[in-house]
Amino acid sequence: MSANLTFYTNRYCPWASRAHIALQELGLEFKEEFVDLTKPRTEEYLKINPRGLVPALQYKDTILIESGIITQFLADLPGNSKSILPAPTTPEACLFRARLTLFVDTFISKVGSQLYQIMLNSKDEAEKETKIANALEAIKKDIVPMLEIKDAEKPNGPFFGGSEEFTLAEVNCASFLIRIYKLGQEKHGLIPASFVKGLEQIEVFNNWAQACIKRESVSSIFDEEANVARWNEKIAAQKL
Ligand SMILES: N[C@@H](CCC(=O)N[C@@H](CS)C(=O)NCC(=O)O)C(=O)O
Repeated sequence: MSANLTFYTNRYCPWASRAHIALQELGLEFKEEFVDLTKPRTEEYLKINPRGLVPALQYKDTILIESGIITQFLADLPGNSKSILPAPTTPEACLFRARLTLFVDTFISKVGSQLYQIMLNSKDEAEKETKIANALEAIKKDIVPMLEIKDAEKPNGPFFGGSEEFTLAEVNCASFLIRIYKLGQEKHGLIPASFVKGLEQIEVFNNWAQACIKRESVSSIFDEEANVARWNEKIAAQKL
């Protein structure tokens, strides 16, 4: 498959990491092309993704963009050696897929995208704390109930729906989780400690998140020190 897949990425980007995690989970071979986001995009890259964003994935002669679309495409590719998403061949599988999509959508809007809002778009500590309190509330109210719905046949796995296998839900959320838990440590001073402390008290969510963060496909592509340095640069640049 390597000749067929070229992955355009930047390892600081959680959206690009979703696609990277999917490629690794599915055991697909691919060529990785690094896109430098600190510089204007090259003409060459703008031909690949006119939006100038990472990730992009070239499959044979076709370019795919948007991380959620790329991960879905990879999950649905026939011939994969393992499954992260049931094929839509039964009503139950279709319902699982629908539930998973709603879960990821809710997680991203209420939690994942809040990470950047907290770190970069808050005028003071009080605003950060308000955003954290809202995210924690949404996790309890909207996300935990979805994590509590388990597959009747296999209810005891650590992943979405009680799955023992990593699913597309984890593929699409784990890069945000690892950033929240790792960058949110008090010692880094990037995110108020109340975020991670609050998450640790929501047992169902925290157990799921820890299982995601420990996963080799997730941890192996996240460099904590490099990310801390990059975030400090971004925050410092904003204060200029
Ligand atoms: N909705 C896009 C978001 C991708 C995105 O925002 N990527 C950022 C990096 S994390 C990017 O390429 N930014 C361009 C820049 O920083 O100039 C997706 O899911 O793929």
